Amino acid sequence: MIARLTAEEHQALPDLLPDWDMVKGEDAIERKFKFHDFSEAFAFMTRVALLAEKMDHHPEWSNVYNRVTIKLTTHDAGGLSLRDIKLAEAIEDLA
Ligand code: H2B
Repeated sequence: MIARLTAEEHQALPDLLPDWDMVKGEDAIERKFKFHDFSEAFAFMTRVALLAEKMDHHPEWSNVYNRVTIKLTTHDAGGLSLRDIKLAEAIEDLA
């Protein structure tokens, strides 16, 4: 079982990941990305997909034309874990 974030780790989230928001009613974080067009959005998704597979941690996400919404939570933990923070930071490095 993967450990969920502690209260202290939760409190650090806004500083660590300022562009990510808590999802209402869920222990999850979300960021919305907007690109020039579908091609750019999908290229970004491809890079995130390869990263996610390498990290064995996968996003819940959606794409509408040039917009990509990425939600992160850890299913095996029933909420946020350090894996979500690591994947969000890696996505930030790509974006
Ligand atoms: N991704 C996410 N977001 N949460 C998980 O709990 C999770 C995952 N578990 N990717 C991984 C895969 C697990 O099922 C495999 C077997 O390692």
